Amino acid sequence: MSSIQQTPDYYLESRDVTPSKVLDLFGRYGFLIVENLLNKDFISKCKQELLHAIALEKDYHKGKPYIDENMVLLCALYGGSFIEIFNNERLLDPFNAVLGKGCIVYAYTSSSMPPSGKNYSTRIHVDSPRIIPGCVTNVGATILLDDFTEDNGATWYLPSSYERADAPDEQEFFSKAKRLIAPAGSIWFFNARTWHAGGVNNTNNWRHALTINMCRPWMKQRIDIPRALSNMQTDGFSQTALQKLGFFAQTPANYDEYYVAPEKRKFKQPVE
Ligand SMILES: O=C(O)CCC(=O)C(=O)O
Repeated sequence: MSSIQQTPDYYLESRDVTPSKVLDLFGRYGFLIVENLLNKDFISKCKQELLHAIALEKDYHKGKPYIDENMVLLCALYGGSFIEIFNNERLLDPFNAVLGKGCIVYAYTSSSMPPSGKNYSTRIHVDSPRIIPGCVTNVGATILLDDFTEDNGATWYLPSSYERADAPDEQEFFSKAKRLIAPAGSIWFFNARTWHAGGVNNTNNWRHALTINMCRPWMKQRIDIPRALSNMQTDGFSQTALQKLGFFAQTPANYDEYYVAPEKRKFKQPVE
């Protein structure tokens, strides 16, 4: 028997991603891994900004312990590369293929494993609990800002587990789960009802990731992002960034907002 290991077909290079390939892999496994989608300059800027955002979130909690320490709750609040990332069409393609072009951000967090440490994501969990058989409501993306290895806490995930209502026990999960082993800049796109867990970091370096969860445009966001960003200067955001952050899928707050010209409406993206 040959000892050469075949790379599984759910690992793709960015140039090989097409909508039909994404739908095929989502249908067969509920996920795909696109390698080397982000470039080194973007990754290094993003990691610097992420460390700053982590420090600001700690300040928000005024030194008290909090459950999701080292996981920024809403990356978009910190601008910079967290907004620029929406100008990367290759990152948006898999979301659009599964959910339609009108999909919007449901949650936009990060997940950093500190040196010799872990975070709240190491429990076995799903990111979106609702099950509608045959309908994917949310697509997650774990965006690797460092190489993920078994030692530094690569995510564990159970393929095709997205219609399982109850969490598998630890014995079953850790004996059957796969690890998200891939280089920095790669992205794991997954049905956000897939059971998964962050791994423990046993190295002396940080292991950083961003996590974007997209939903259908008629669903509510976890945090109302347009309202959360209302004090931010958004003039420089691209139309795509605004659309993905939910600025074109808002509910009018009153009659005045309802009775305006079509281009000024709060919900002005095409209905899918
Ligand atoms: O950081 C990880 O490996 C997992 C992150 C995760 O599970 C989450 O953000 O829901």
